[in-house]
Amino acid sequence: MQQHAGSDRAPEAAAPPEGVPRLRHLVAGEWRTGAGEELVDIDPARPDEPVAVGNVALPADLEDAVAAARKVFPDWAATPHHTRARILARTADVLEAHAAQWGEELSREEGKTLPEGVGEVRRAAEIFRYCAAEADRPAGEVFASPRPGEQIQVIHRPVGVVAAVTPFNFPVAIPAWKIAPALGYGNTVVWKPSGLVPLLAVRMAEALVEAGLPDGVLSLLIGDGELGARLVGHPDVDAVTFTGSTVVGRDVMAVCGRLARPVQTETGGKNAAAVLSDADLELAVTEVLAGAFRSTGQKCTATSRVIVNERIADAFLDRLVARTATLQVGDPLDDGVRMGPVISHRARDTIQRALDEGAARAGVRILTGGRPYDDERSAGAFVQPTVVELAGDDPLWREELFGPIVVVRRAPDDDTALDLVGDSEFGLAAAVFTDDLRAVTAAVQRLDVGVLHINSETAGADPHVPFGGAKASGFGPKEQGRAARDFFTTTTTVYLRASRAGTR
Ligand code: UN1
Repeated sequence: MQQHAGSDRAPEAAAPPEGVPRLRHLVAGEWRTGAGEELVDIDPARPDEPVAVGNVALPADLEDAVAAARKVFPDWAATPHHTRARILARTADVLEAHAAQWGEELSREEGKTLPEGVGEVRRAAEIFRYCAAEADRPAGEVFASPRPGEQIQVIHRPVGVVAAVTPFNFPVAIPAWKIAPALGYGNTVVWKPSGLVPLLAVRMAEALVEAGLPDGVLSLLIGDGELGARLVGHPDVDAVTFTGSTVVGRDVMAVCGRLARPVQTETGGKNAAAVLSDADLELAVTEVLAGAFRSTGQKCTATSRVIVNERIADAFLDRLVARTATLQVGDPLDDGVRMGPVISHRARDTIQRALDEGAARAGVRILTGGRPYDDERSAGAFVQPTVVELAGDDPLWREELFGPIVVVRRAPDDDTALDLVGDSEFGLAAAVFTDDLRAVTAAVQRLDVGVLHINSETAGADPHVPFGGAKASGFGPKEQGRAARDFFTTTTTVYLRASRAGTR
């Protein structure tokens, strides 16, 4: 094993407690324990029970990872596409085979419910499968030439070494939709996941290794934001794909801008659902609940604003509040629990503070939730599912809280409701509940969002269609579907003619 700087600081990493997995980094084809600071992967529902332990990677590991990615890139890019696709398809099989165990680990380290955790591992498998099948799609386009005997081809080539920086809230699905297309199109990848969900990152890297991914094609480094920043600005990286907060996303864009480096960011959201006068109320309530509280509201696509037509507002709010108040909140592994904790105690406290400050302002009325738990859940990072009615504009209307909080405003008519959907610096997703074709057409034409749902919740992203936001929600080519090719490949326009006119 190659020695790396600082390894003298922690020559023998302490053995983890019985049954607790040890975190590892994958660097240039070898598993390293890491010699940086100790990292304890916390279960936000049971903070005393570590999910995994390890040590973060050092800058020297990053150097080795990027060097390996650079070195193996030409071979990987030249590997027949069916070989690459087979590895992606096998990765899907490995993920699928481990869905129960890894899904449970995901729920423990991230806090989403067990069905959501298992479902996410399966979703990651579907994404790998989709990307494997993409290999047989056309690899470019052919155009006629205005000159005799010539043809013009536009061919797609991999970009090179891709840096992938991923967030905590989808520990495998988001990495899957970055890493699978990046690898499928022939790039090599250095991946820095959120240090809050390191175990599922290790699992995904294990799946790729088991599937036969050659050494160095993917490296995994677990670390903090500083390591991520080093990776993003590393001189030997060719492109950066990032999902995370708007603030960090802007830094990533700034660094890549200075370096003239292709960048794709997927950042915040403050997604609205408009419930129009003719809406099916039961459906709207069910979908808003799902959008607001699944994954404890920790999705950039979560429904965090609702605008309801005044005419139906009381009926809608009565049902929404009643169902929110009876939502079962608890340990995400327990049967029947519909919502787990947020990711950390720090996140819990930040959200609670924003609610407390909001509740003190005029025009802010908490309809249900809003207070810290005073039972056994107070030990975990739990936040009550909360519905807040706002009389008008307010920081709670504008700021992304990334938790189980939904704010509601009444609109005098459907048209104003649609206007309020657009009243945000963000533009990721929106939902409109109506069967009125005129309102649907207006929504499609007017709303500047990357994803629009008619009669379904704001969250969700299928692997075969583009995903990403408008305005402050994202920058650069969209993710997923065919859109992924725009980011993970570059094109060469080939003017092709023989030196002599063909004689045959
Ligand atoms: C989904 O809505 O299922 O961070 C996916 C997020 C998004 C992914 C949402 N990038 O929440």
